Amino acid sequence: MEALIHISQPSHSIDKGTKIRVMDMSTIHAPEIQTEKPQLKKPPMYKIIMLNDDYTPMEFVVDLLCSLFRKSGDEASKIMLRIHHEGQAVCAVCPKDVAESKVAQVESYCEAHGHPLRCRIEVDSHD
Ligand code: TYC
Repeated sequence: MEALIHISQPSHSIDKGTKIRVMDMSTIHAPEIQTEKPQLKKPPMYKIIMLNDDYTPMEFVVDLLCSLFRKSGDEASKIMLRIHHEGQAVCAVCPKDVAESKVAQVESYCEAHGHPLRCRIEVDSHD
């Protein structure tokens, strides 16, 4: 096998007969250099979908969207009407643990007020 050897000393200053130890080239490995950025995976997001029913008062739904989902009065009214007409609407997109605790909050608040409003959670495929 042929090997290219780099000696840091100028060759004329090496005494004749000096022994140079050469490593077996097969043991030299090029360092692995990572050129691509590591792809950090984003956590999956979940949609909170509010469902229609025939009993919960519209005004209660609007108030709930304003207080628990920080919607403006205008946004809350639009979402409530969409639920009323289409059967359901997304009212927030967030990580799973946040979505679960929000839904628990909504349902216990509604139950405490005697209203049957329900929500469901669905993984968001758009992220
Ligand atoms: N459909 C209800 C009504 O006519 C209003 C309503 C809207 C209920 C949204 C639930 O998530 C809901 N009073």
